Amino acid sequence: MKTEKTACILCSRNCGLVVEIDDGRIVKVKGDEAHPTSKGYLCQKAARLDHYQNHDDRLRQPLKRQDDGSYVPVSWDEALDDIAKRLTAIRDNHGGDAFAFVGGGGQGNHLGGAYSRQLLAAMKSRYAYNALGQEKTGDFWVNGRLFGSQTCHTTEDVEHADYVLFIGCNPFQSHGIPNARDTLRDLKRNPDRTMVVIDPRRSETAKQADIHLQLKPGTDAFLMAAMLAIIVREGLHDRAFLDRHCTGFAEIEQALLAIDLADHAQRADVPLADIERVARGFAAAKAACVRIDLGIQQTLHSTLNGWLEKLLYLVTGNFAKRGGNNLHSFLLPILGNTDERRSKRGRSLKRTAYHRMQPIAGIYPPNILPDEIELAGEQRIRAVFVDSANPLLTYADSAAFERAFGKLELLVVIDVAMSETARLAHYVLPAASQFEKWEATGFNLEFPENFFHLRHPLFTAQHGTLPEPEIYTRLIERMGKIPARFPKLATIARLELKASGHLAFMAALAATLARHREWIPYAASIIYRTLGPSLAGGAAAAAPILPLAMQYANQHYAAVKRAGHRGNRLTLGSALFQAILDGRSGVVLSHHEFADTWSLIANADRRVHLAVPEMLDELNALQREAPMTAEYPFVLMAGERRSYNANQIYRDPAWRKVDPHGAMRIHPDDAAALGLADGGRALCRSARAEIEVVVELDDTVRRGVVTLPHGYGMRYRGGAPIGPELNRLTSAEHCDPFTRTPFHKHVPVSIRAVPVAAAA
Ligand SMILES: Nc1nc2c(c(=O)[nH]1)N[C@H]1C(S)=C(S)[C@@H](COP(=O)(O)OP(=O)(O)OC[C@H]3O[C@@H](n4cnc5c(=O)[nH]c(N)nc54)[C@H](O)[C@@H]3O)O[C@H]1N2
Ligand SMILES: Nc1nc2c(c(=O)[nH]1)N[C@H]1C(S)=C(S)[C@@H](COP(=O)(O)OP(=O)(O)OC[C@H]3O[C@@H](n4cnc5c(=O)[nH]c(N)nc54)[C@H](O)[C@@H]3O)O[C@H]1N2
Ligand code: SF4
Ligand SMILES: [Mo]
Repeated sequence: MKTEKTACILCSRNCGLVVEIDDGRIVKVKGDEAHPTSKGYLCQKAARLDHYQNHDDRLRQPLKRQDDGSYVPVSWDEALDDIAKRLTAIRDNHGGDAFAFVGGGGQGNHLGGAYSRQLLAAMKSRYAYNALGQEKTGDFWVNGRLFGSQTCHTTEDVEHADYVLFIGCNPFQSHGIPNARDTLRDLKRNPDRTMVVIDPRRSETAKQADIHLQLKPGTDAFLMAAMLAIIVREGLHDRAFLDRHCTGFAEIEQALLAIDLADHAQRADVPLADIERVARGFAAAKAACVRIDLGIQQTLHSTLNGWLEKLLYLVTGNFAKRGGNNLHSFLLPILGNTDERRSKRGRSLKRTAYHRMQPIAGIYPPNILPDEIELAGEQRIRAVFVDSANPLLTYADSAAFERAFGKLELLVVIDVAMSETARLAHYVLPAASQFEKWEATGFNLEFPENFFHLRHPLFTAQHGTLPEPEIYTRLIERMGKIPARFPKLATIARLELKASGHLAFMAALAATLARHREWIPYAASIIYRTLGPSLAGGAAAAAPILPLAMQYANQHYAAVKRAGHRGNRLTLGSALFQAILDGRSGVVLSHHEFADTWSLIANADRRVHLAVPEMLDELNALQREAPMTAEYPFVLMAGERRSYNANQIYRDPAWRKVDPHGAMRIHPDDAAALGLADGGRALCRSARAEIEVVVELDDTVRRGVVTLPHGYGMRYRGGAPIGPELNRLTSAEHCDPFTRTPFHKHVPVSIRAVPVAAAA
């Protein structure tokens, strides 16, 4: 029995954990009091982490598919040689754009991303598809317009706000804010603080709120626009802040003044008096912030929603201050800047062949991938790598993915488990689990203090598996992109004294890359192979963090020093790197001051550019929008977060203590009208498909709305799907026009009881 420190890998909070390990199993899980942000907090889901580490779908050797669809184990050498050969042939015959990369990190494994990105470079492709491209790219796009770069990302200081708006998020279940349940409890208990939830469902969070606006699904744009209009009309906006720090307010003011409040309130189905109360309370608060998530991102007007949500805190001056919304730093560069207005270095953005879609923050939207495979003719995608994702269950329209992936010349899946997507692959490559390798999350989205947690392995890797850094490095080597050895660099790394701050190594690396510019895209693997072996404890995979730490220390010098790291302009980054390697509970990277926000803005004038022409057009068009026709009587929220779902990370259904079927929630009156009983079965039909579900009567949903959970439908041990395969119901076309993020929270469906004969 031993006790070790790690972090939870189930959601973006990545709470620090202390785990007891016995005979290859995680037998006890506690919160780590020493973790800089979670400070001992954890939720019920983390207690079950052994079900991720040990289950019957774990992969233990590379598998190659045979003509009859069965898999045979092959050696790593055989698999990687053949994959490298086939990739190279596809690139040379059809160009790099015949290749797409999908995934590249889930909720806790982003270290591999530094390595997997190299495969795109080796293939000469820019097609990186990722789950963020079906939820957050609208937000990133708006950030690009407001702050000058899609890498400018905001966070919310819920813990210190007097007034908090939760719009389309349910932190009690989904977390996403620090120590969610404690933070919500403090908000609720303190009579001087106000918590407002805007959600069509009386969610677990809404139950704790001072005010709940239970709007009609998909009408947030109307409601937020009305709030802004009230603020501006009543002169509650922060003129001094707007004059000093923003541009474009006059245009927005004009559009907001034109809004018909009664019409907007009616469309949202919320009394105007309630909207006024919240607008006034929010604007008058000393410090107020807004927290949003999928409830406004995966529904109608999703990009517009992102702009309006940001205007709420900007127009009221709740930005760059304690208790407001703020920008923050990043250590791992998980977002890029691909603003379609400013093509980088004169190169225009790579648009996809069929949909002509540009990337946002460097990410293409998964929704369009089946069409790019099936409909783009000679320009089609022929080879796909999937890593840390299960598109067959998680991306819109499962049937389309099944069909399109079936047509690929090469599909390779890297996963810890035999996922539904892996079952279609030509090669399945087994990764070491997140508790068997050095790992880290790039979800370090905090301000003013930001942190980073490098997790040490808890177990030796399962025999036959490899960590992603090794898999990609071997592949790049086999593709002839870098030599297998760099003896001089490795020697310098080995001999260099820590005290010299890795300067000799970095200088030698820079000289090598200056001589061989063709190796620059593969710096991560070169550092891994050279500096890596000299790091204590086998931390080789973490070696590429050195240049990132140096860059970070350079960019945020004062803030890094304020966090207690010592060094000068030359050595601070190396000291930070060492602190990261040594800190078992994670380390505070930087301690910013609120005024630093202005230097995090990328616009040359360091101001927020409020007026986004495309969004103003959308805002003006709202009033003319025809009401939705009710061809289908219900709106399905496809993908609710509940107490026992966690994306596709747990496969073994035994991890769940409740809700084994992932039941469909429906209002009791709607159920009665349809003749449905609690625990009975029903059929849920969309334009795409019909699936059978178990019914749960629940008066927290509005009438006319049903909900199904995300994170079910796995075929554990190759059996029948467990719980709803909800993306059989969703469609890639039902999506936001700017970003192509799907409207998963607004899927038109009809519901009926399972016919008696079928039920029997
Ligand atoms: N337990 C659990 N936690 C998770 C995850 C998980 O699988 N399970 N997944 C993680 C991931 S990847 C993510 S992205 C986050 C997502 O976290 P959230 O977005 O907070 O979770 P959801 O339940 O998808 O949706 C949030 C709320 O939006 C509401 N909603 C639906 N339609 C509308 C609408 O039209 N307007 C408004 N205002 N609200 C609406 C729903 O009723 C729901 O209460 O959760 C993370 N945390
Ligand atoms: N209808 C509907 N669809 C949705 C949503 C919804 O609300 N409604 N939510 C969406 C959201 S917000 C998200 S974020 C996506 C999530 O969907 P995906 O991006 O597909 O990610 P996960 O579900 O986390 O899948 C993780 C996969 O990574 C594997 N894995 C775990 N650890 C490792 C590792 O160390 N290495 C490797 N290589 N693999 C590993 C797991 O076994 C699993 O197969 O789903 C989206 N899909
Ligand atoms: S699921 Fe999220 S909130 Fe719960 S313990 Fe894990 S990281 Fe923390
Ligand atoms: Mo997500």
